[in-house]
Amino acid sequence: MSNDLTIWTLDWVPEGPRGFVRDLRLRWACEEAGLAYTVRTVPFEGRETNHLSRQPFGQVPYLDDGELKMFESGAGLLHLARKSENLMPRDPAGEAETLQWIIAALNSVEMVTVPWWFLGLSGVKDNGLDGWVQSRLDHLETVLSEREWLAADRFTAADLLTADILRIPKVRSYGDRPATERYVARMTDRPSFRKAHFDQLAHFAAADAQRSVAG
Ligand SMILES: N[C@@H](CCC(=O)N[C@@H](CS)C(=O)NCC(=O)O)C(=O)O
Repeated sequence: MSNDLTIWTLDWVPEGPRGFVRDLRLRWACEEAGLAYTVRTVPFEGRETNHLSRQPFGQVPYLDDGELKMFESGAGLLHLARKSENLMPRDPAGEAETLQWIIAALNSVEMVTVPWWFLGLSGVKDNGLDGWVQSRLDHLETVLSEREWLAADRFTAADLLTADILRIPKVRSYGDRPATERYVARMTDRPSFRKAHFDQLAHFAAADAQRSVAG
């Protein structure tokens, strides 16, 4: 497999999502893995229709690895995890644990937290998802109070993804879950996260500067 990695994201976003756009998952993974990558952009304006051939829902991120192209941050993360043992152990048990927690992050945690957060944004008070979110977060709290890492007794892509989902401010501040808070703090203190986060903020700040010159 080549190592010609390109992470695609939006050229600009408003303040709110900065630091949280999911290209961060792929930047962070590449940093952890020591894989070189380039970041390229598609326009924010017209995103609903302009790059459907690359991301059928008009979203980002998507990833190129040489000729290979894929969308969905989870798919990109799994692809990168196959390239680096830093992200996923090679022994069958460690790999299985990593895979199960990656899917759990996407399909049991983010699947609940995103609609809950989104309905909250639109001002709906009791959107009916509170209990569901609470139950998922409470179960995770139990797991995280018993161990430092989700899989294989070491950092994996499963921690990267889970922490990225749990660090959303509304999720992070919902209830009192000390083990989860310590976990999120630990993961987001990793130099690779900090670099990826810094780079994403810098990317959008540079876009602001360009817009003000153009405007
Ligand atoms: N399931 C997708 C979700 C992608 C997603 O929500 N992308 C956001 C940025 S983090 C986006 O492109 N939003 C712009 C839009 O939906 O118009 C993934 O994980 O890649």
